[in-house]
Amino acid sequence: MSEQSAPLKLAVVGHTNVGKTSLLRTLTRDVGFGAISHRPSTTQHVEGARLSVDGEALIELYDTPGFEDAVALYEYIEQLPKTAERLDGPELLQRFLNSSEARQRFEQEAKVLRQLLQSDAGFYVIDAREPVLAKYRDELAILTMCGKPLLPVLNFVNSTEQREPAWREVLARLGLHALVRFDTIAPPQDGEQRLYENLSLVLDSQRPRLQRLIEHNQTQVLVRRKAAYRLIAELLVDVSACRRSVHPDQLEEAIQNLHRDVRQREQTCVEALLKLYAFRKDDAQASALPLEEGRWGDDLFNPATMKQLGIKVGGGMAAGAATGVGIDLLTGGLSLGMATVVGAAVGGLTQTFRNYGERLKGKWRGERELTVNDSTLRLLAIRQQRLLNALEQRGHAAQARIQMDTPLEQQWREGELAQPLKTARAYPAWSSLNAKKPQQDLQRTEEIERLADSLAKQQLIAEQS
Ligand SMILES: Nc1nc2c(ncn2[C@@H]2O[C@H](COP(=O)(O)OP(=O)(O)OP(=O)(O)O)[C@@H](O)[C@H]2O)c(=O)[nH]1
Ligand SMILES: [Mg+2]
Repeated sequence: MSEQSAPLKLAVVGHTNVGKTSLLRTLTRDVGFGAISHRPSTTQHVEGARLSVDGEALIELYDTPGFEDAVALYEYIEQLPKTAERLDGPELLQRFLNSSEARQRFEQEAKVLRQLLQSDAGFYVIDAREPVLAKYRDELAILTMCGKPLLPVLNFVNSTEQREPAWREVLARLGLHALVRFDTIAPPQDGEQRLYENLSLVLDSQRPRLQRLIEHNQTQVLVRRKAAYRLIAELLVDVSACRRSVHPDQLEEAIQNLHRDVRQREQTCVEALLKLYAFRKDDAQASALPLEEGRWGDDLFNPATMKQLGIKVGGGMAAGAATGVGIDLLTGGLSLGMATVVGAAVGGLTQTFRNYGERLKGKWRGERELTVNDSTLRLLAIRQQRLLNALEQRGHAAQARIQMDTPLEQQWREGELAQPLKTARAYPAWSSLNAKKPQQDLQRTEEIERLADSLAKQQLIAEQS
């Protein structure tokens, strides 16, 4: 067994309000980390967070207060009385830190410098929209005096006002040639990986450790994505299999109940997805998602919602109060709809269906049968995939809404529904909307897996085209 070494200490430093705390949230996937606001001087103290793999702490990240008055601090350091011997950067900073000014006027800056001096390296976060003002040059000059490797992180690079070339030039003049572009609101897919790769350029001895973290993160991405598709597939199978018999007198109420239960079922999926991606539904960051207070704003059964997403409201089906629901007449325990799906999708009676058919026969003759129609499945599928996309593509610091419209959605809008959904139509016992405990048989699990896989594959193809 290899001996565990102390975690790598990284300080996140920079001017106030440039997104240091946001970067920490993104890297730790901890939406609760620190406080973020559009006002400067939000972070007042150094705060640490650990990144662990298999229980071993690999990295300690330290958030620090922002630099506010670098020009004055630089002047102060420069006018410190000369000593007999010439002092190097860290020695000079130590003299400053021992002075009373480090406890008064420059208290915030002193906290930052102490932390960087104690760390192995630092991320220097930059608001790339800002011109390279004297205060930033002085800030950089002071920070480089710590003698620690600094990796500049260009934030806000997605802004039209960004001034990346000017920043690159000034950084190069200070000997800072490695740099990463990392918009914490919309980080590139491989943003984290590039961040750690670039860090290993300036911290060569830490390469194996950083590589381990990169690999761990990549695995986590895949594990999470797989779990997400399974959640969506389970929702769709659940809803597709839903089948309720009602007396004609209670039709209206039954439709209402069905609407309510399907809405609730969708919400359960939304919440599971948010949890999987460590978003909190009441969190400010969740405003970057296409949700309102953690739920879809547009009602699932409002025809306008379907229209908005370009889904045709099921032909021939009752509109209005019964939007999104199929109503069928039950004769001899078998509705026409059921007979059709059994014939078309399953190609034979199964044990499950036989039980179901027997149960209905005679007892509920002449009753109506409610199902959730295809347009609702389409809508559910599109919405959940939109949410997943938003969850995957955005950092935890995201604070703006997104929009998208993909060929994949087009397929869900108009294409044929996936086979597992057709199959599920014939297995009412699979649905948690029919019974508290859906039948957890092997076939159900297999169909859910199959659907999850095809969702993942479609997504992959859509990304590549
Ligand atoms: N558009 C955009 N906004 C960002 C980005 N990063 C941070 N922000 C916003 O910038 C503001 C400041 O972010 P913080 O993370 O609090 O910045 P900070 O550097 O920790 O600030 P202090 O603690 O006050 O020094 C917040 O309103 C963030 O939502 C980014 O990459 N793009
Ligand atoms: Mg902060």
